[in-house]
Amino acid sequence: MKRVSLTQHLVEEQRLNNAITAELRLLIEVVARACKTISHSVGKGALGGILGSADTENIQGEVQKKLDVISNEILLEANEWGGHLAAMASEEMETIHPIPNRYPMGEYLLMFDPLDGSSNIDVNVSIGTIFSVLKAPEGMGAPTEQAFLQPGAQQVAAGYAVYGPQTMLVLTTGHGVNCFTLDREMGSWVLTQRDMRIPEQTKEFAINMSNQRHWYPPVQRYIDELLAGKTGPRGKDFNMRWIASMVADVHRILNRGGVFMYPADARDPSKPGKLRLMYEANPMAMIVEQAGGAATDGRQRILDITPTSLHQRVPVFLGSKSEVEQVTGYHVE
Ligand code: AHM
Ligand code: MG
Repeated sequence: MKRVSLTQHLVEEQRLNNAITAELRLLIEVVARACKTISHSVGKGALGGILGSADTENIQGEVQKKLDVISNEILLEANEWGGHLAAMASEEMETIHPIPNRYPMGEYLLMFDPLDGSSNIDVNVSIGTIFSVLKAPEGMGAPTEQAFLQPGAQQVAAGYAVYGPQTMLVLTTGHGVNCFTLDREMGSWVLTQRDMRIPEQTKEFAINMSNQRHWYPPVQRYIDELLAGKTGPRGKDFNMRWIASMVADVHRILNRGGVFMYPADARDPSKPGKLRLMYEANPMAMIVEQAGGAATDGRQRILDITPTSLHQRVPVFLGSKSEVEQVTGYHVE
């Protein structure tokens, strides 16, 4: 079988759909290269001195792991000099990172969660990098946080790398979803799954059940019905999986269906869930929709939300369409 590299795939996509510009292609290749470097560090583990915490906190008051900080730096450095970006923003930085004056400024904005699933780093469980690309508003001038606050529907590309038994890159530029596997010997990304589609029906759900006592009634009702199994209102048995790395949970769902939930709950009513809209929920929502699934905050399409701040949180329900519609319906009722 002829191997198609990421570069070849992007060049073909550029020709075929005329959807991606040469600049966007460069951007995606640079992000993919940075993910290769992160994958290499992840693979070294204790031998690379990358495990454990960095003794610092990020803007959300979470203790940063060494690998959170290293991955953030890898992505910043890789993307600064190419001339394709105006600014970057990250889970690990309080405010935006404009491209330094010594480099040319491009027309795209890049956001990322450099290392998602941090709690899994030290226990050798799959983790990942999530990214989202927007176009800078026309005539923006110096980049501001405001420039980033565009609804997810305006993303021009989104993707994630998952560092598991294999390192994979899942990517969309708005024309379906494709998956590349890192050939570790050659150091290249090879197209291994074309046009991924999420099965519409499923018997599998993902939620952190330890929060059950805090859930609001719509989630309580939905999960109760799933747990009731064959003799309950859903008439079938459901299975549960929770990896605590969103990338790994979403990757499973892209491959065999399912529904992923991180709802808001009564623990802290001022916090609408745990996951961040701009660099976790939006890119995953774009990927899931492009693969035929759905993604809502329980009421509306995630991609339609107009953001109000860079690090805002949002409840997330995504995956197989029928299940996302069901649980969203219970919120709307
Ligand atoms: P992180 O970006 O700090 O790693 O947090 C996000 C992660 C998601 O990958 C995952 O779905 C969720 O947090 C797990 O949370 P919990 O530990 O509450 O189950
Ligand atoms: Mg994260």
